[in-house]
Amino acid sequence: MRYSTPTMLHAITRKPSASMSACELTHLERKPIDQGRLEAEHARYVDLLRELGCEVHELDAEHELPDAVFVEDAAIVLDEVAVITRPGAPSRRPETTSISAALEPWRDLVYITDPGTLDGGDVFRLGRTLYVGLSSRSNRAGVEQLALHLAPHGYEVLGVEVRGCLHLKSAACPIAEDALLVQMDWVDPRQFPGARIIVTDHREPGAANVVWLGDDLIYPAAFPYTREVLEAVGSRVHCVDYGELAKAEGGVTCCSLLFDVPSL
Ligand code: CIR
Repeated sequence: MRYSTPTMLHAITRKPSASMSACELTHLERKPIDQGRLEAEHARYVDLLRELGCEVHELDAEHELPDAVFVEDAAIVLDEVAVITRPGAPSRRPETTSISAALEPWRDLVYITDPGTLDGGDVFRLGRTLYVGLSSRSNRAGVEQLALHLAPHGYEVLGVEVRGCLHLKSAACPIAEDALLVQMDWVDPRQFPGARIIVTDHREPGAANVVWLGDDLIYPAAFPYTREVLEAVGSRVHCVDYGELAKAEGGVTCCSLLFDVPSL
């Protein structure tokens, strides 16, 4: 069920940790992170969410948790329920405590438990189907638990093969109810039957991660060729500098948890 009354989009974000240079890295070499630039990038991202109409709930930094700015991985929020994940990287599991507390006023909570692992970055929804990347972070037990939690709400949950990237949403992201931006080297789009597939420019391998907010997209300034592709299919693209967050292997979706709340 989608809300039938007017809704307002809410976003949970968290200020970056001072320890982010000790973040998890899987496919990238470690590079020094400029804390001042990182905080400015993140502040601009949060401002843009507000400008695009989101009610933002910004959590305090968790300085002892280097990756805690990437709130997307700790939960999957649907209209009916929020699923608190069990992140694949053990260092990230404590992040879910404060995310549970932040979501509790808004949703009933259910939990992924051992032996399941699931990162929110591996999950997107198209209609009543949730696709979950079977990555180094999310396993089949996590997919099965998610399916059991969501079946009563009428969702189907499907595991998807990905390769060469951290999360499913590094490889493919929704840009409309029926359309995906896809990096073809990292995921086979035949796994998304019925979706319109928009392909990233081959010169920009990391260009598939994009925040979809109704008619607007939040997108890294670092991918001008794919930006043109998005504009050519009619998307309204708002670019952000994301260089420091990208050094921690984060994409634009990672820094927010988005959900609708009835506004009446
Ligand atoms: C990690 O490896 O877990 C973090 N350094 C980056 C997480 C990025 N999250 C995301 O793509 N959803």
